[in-house]
This record gives sequence, structure tokens and C-alpha cells, in this order.
Amino acid sequence: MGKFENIDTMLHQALQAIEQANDSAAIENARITILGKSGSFTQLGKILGTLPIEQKKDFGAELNIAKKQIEDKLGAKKEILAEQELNTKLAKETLDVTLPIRDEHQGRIHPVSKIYEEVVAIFGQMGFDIAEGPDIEDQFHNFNALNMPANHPARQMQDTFYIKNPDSDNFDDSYVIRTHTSGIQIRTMEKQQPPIRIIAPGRTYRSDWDATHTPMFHQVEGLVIDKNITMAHLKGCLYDFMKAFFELDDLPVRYRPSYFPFTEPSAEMDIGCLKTKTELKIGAGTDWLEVLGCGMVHPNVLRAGGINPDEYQGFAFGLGIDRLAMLKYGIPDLRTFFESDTRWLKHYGFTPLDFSSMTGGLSNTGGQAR
Ligand code: 2NL
Repeated sequence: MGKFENIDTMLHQALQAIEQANDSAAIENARITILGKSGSFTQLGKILGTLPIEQKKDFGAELNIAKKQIEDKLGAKKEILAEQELNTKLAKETLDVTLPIRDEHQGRIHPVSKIYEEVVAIFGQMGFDIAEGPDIEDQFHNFNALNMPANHPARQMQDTFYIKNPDSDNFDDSYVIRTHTSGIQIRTMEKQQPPIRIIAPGRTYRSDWDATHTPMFHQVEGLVIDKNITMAHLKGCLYDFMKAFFELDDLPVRYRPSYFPFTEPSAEMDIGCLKTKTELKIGAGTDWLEVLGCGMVHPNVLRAGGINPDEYQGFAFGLGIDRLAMLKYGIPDLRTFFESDTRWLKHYGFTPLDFSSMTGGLSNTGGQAR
């Protein structure tokens, strides 16, 4: 017991009040009553100033010891209460994860996400790795490395979104938001020697806006590089992909000569279809539908990626995911993809419970939400 009886009594009362507090509101109340602006120990502190000098020292020391005891007790009690409250909350909020969902008809998977999953599932099963890269690219990875020098028409302002380089006023140092996902493949070649077998899916950007073009769209590019890779590998690989994608055992395809700066020779792939006034039927009839661009990787592109074109060669392709979604699900206007209209999503979307896999039936149309 100290010399100052009222400190002892008040300390005893304070500790008791803290002990009796049984939730965090009560403990805060106790703290205010003791140490708040007009709390009991704050009042004692005020007495200190009025005491004669010879009492001041002892009174101050004892007051400090008492305050320390109060603060320790407050801290300990707060911890106990916080833990109790957390346990009560956790017990109350237990979830039964085995319950069936109540509102399975509300949320929808966007057709672009669905096609994306399907494309990844097919190439994944064929042994391709999935590669990713930045949406904002430097001009080397988006253009120069792809055999597209500074004066190339595709680099003109009307197609490409440029971003000023904060460190340079030179236009050649500007960044772009990628116009294709090819930069991902250049980065992969820089990091890794062949064999390379990757697909590069992602968002791409071009300044364009009509029924079949939106300024942001989705692309999957593919790249296979090894010794002795030929156009026959390209044709077989893409033929297998298209049959898996359209879920058809028999699908007429043809390759037409084309031009891309980054491949030589280059081709476009068409699939057989029947076009009537009201319908597009894929896999039958005498009409053709263009589905992708492809070719053998240009030696300049291999060199830019640090791969010796005298030792290795490969094929590459690029396809538009949004366009494939329009074809597979008969959606006429690409602009509606990005309007976030829930009525549209309800009509064209998919339930989240059916995911795409090669073993479970690719598109799971049995569970399709329309
Ligand atoms: C199209 C055509 C294509 C590629 C993309 C590519 C990438 C590298 C090297 C060579 Cl790193 N080629 N990509 C090749 C041919 C065609 O896309 O019409 N896409 C929608």
C-alpha cells in the first residue's frame, strides 16, 4: 500500500471497473471514466500541481505507478475481449459450403470469357504453355521486332494508340497500348531458347469502331519454334484446333496465301460453312469463312528475339477471340459485347457452373443459360 490512501482506493476501483467490462464498448467507457478528460485519474493528476513541493515527488511517483497498472490492465482486458468477440463473430458467420447456391440464374460468364477459356483448354491440352505480358508496350516489342519498321503503314497514327514517354520528347520513344499480343512472344524468345510452344492471349487495342471492330478487343496468338518445324505442322495443328473448337469431327478447311510482315510465307485459314439469309451453319455447304491468320515466322523476327534462323524455324498464328465468339454464338454486332447490358448478358452469357475442359465436353451447351 502506498502513502496516499485515495490513490490506492481509486486504483482499486479503476481495476475493478476494467475487470467488470464485458465488451469493447464497456471497456472504452471504463477508460474514459478513469483516464478521459474528466476521468478520476486525470483529476488526480490535476491535484499534483497544487501540492507542496515536498509531497509532489512521492505523489507523482505513486500516481505514475498506478496509471501504469491501469494501462496494463486495460491493454490485457482489451485483448481478451477482442478475441472473445472475434470467436463469437466467427461462430455466428459459419458457412456451409456444401449448400447448393440459391441464385444460380443471376450471374453470367461473358461469351468472350467463355471462348477464352475454351481456346486455352484446347491449346493447353495440345501441350502449349500460356504466356502473358504488359498491355503497354514499347515500340520495339510491338513493331520493330516484328519486322515492322518505322514507316510501316500499320504504325500510322489512326490505328495505334500511342502513350507519351515521360522521359523523352522523341516520338520514337513513345509507348503504345499493344495492337496485338505478339510482344509477349518476342519477350518469350528473348528469355527462352527453343523448343518454344506457347499461346499468348490478351486484350489488344486499335483505334477503330464499327459493327465488327471495337477499340479494345481480344486476341490469341500462338508460336511454335523448334528444329525442322514446317508448314505441315502449322496446318495440322490449326486443323485440330478448329475441329475441337467448333466441336465437329469433320470440318472443311482451306489456306489462302496472304501477307503479314512477321511471317513468310503467310496464309489465312478459312472454314467451310453455309450462309443463308438468316443463318450461318459451320461445317457444311459451299461457302468459306475466314477464321485466322498464320505463317512461318520471318527470319528477321527470330533474329530480333535472339534465335538463330539458320538453326531454328517455326510457325505462328493470330486469331480474334471476339470474332470467334460472334461466329460460334451468332452474335451480330461486336459493339454490344462491351455495353454491359444485363439483358444482353442474360441472353448470350453462360452459367458460371459449367467450365470448359476437353474431357467434360468443351462448351457444355447442356448447361448454357439460354
Ligand atoms: C491475324 C493475323 C497473325 C502472327 C499473327 C506472329 C507473332 C510472332 C511472329 C510471327 Cl512473335 N507471327 N503472329 C502471325 C501471323 C498472323 O495474326 O489476322 N490475327 C487476327
